[in-house]
Amino acid sequence: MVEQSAAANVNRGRFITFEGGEGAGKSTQIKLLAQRLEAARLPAIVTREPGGSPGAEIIRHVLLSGIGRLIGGAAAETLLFAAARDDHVESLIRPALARGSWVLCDRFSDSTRAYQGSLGAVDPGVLNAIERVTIGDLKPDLTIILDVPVEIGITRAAARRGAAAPDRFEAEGIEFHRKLREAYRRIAAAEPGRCVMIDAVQPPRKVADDIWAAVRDRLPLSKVTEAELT
Ligand code: Z5A
Repeated sequence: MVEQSAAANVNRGRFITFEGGEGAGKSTQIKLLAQRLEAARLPAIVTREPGGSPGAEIIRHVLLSGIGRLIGGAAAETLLFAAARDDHVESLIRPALARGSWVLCDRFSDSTRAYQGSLGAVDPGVLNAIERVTIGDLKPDLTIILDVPVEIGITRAAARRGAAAPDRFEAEGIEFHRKLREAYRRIAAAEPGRCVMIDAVQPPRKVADDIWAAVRDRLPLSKVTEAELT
């Protein structure tokens, strides 16, 4: 049994999560990283939270509508995010990693830590217990935290949204977003082995170069792949 799981680990794909405040550029950068991995002939899937699987996408609609907050505040939202994550992890992320695919996920458990934990004041002990159930030992191999001043992030997000109404989280005020940025900085400082903070004010191509450098530094590609890239 031990031999089998060691062999499975060797062939396992890599799990990279993207985090940051509103308008930081996660969706933009996740696509650029997927293209680079594809060019390096490393299969990657792009997914997101909340959502990423059919069941979790249904819960996403509930969460972004603001109903979760109305029925029970941050605690109820935490449970809804957890239910969505449980479905996403079991039906999409674990199977993809097991077959050797890289998984690039737009937001994951650090979002719960930042939004529901730091901002919603949900008890860290509760969040730990929920993480044990939903993700168990599934820690990201690398977490890219995109950092931008809140004014820039909000302006970018508003420009992209156009005339559409803001969702439950976009509707929060500037102080909320300032605290969120601080929460992500604390997460990056607490886990420097897993997290890399990237200056996301730079032009998209420069941000992508910094992310690619971090991926190659933290998750060495195979010797064959490196030889092809250099
Ligand atoms: N949430 C939670 O509370 N708890 C949880 O556990 C989880 C989530 C998992 C999901 O929102 C919400 O759920 C989220 C947290 C909460 N709330 N918020 N806000 P979502 O999935 O709908 O959206 P998001 O994750 O927040 O993404 P975003 O902020 O909307 O955008 P982004 O992906 O970071 O950025 P983007 O779409 O790539 O770029 C935004 C615009 O800026 C776009 O027009 C780009 O062309 C432009 N852009 C991007 N990069 C640049 C650079 N470098 N320079 C200039 N312009 C740029």
